[in-house]
Amino acid sequence: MPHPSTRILALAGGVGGAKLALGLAAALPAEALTVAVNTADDFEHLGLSISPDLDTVMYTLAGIANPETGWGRRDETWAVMDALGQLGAETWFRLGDRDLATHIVRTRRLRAGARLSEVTRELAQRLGVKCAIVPMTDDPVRTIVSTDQGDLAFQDWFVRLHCEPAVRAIRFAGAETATPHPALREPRDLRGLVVCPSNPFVSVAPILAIPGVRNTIEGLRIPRVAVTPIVGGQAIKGPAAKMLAELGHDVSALGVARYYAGLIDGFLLDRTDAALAPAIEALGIKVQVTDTMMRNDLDKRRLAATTLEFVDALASSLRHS
Ligand code: FO1
Repeated sequence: MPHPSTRILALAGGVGGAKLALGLAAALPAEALTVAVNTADDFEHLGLSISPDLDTVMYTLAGIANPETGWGRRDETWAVMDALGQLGAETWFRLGDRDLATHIVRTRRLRAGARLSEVTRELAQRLGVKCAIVPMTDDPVRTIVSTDQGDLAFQDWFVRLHCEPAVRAIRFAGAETATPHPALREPRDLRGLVVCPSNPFVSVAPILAIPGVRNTIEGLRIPRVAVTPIVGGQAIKGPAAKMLAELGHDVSALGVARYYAGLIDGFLLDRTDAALAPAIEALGIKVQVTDTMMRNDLDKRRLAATTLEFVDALASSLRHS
């Protein structure tokens, strides 16, 4: 019989989320970790179903992620992309030869009627991932970025246009009718919820936009913590800082903490930003100051251990409140 309250539910997007997930996977027994992943970056490209964040988390946990980019597979070759270019096909979204195998298998299984969560479980199992990686939903949800150049599909904005068009608003088409994955709808036996250092607006917000998820998290009586994706006013990776500014938020870890206020009990803040701790605590959020930069596997394990210690420390203060 598993011990109650032993599971960690981590919410993750792409590269930053995957790094902390790897640290958590090293610190926890496989059955004690569920990583719920954003799928609003998913799209159909060259006739294939691509799930970038699921694959980033899966490849990272399998130890086969490309260490330079964080996405895609290590030891990749690009023969198919080169041949596609020669034939005049689109090459702005780089699909490596080995990575293509994942998209081919996923596309065939989805077309045969399998659910994304099933296909993800099968792929992860084949790649030797032990913990659960689940899509936020099996239903299609797509991020649309409203910009000064009009509405853009997420990967058009992010990859093809290098996040350059200024962001006015973001919406998640399909979210309103999507059903959350059971791990998000009815989380059981939780020791804590960890919001990974992913982009709040395009990685975490889509998960919260699935009906019922925000309410469920708000109602959880277990420690809920977020790890800052912003250090010294800059995103560790990607456009989070640019988006904070363009969407009218404070470009700092405080801006992120304000965005998560009401959802989290604790915030892991980088040492660089220690001076922001009182302002974050004034929001009713406890702060743990630590090193949040994950440059190598030791950093990932250390940050995961600090995150779990913080969760357990908050559990005793929640019990006494
Ligand atoms: N990101 C890029 O910046 N350029 C690419 O060509 C690219 C290809 C790609 C292929 C497969 C995959 O799973 C991810 C890929 N990404 C690429 C990353 C990805 O689209 C974004 O990092 C995420 O959607 C944001 O989390």
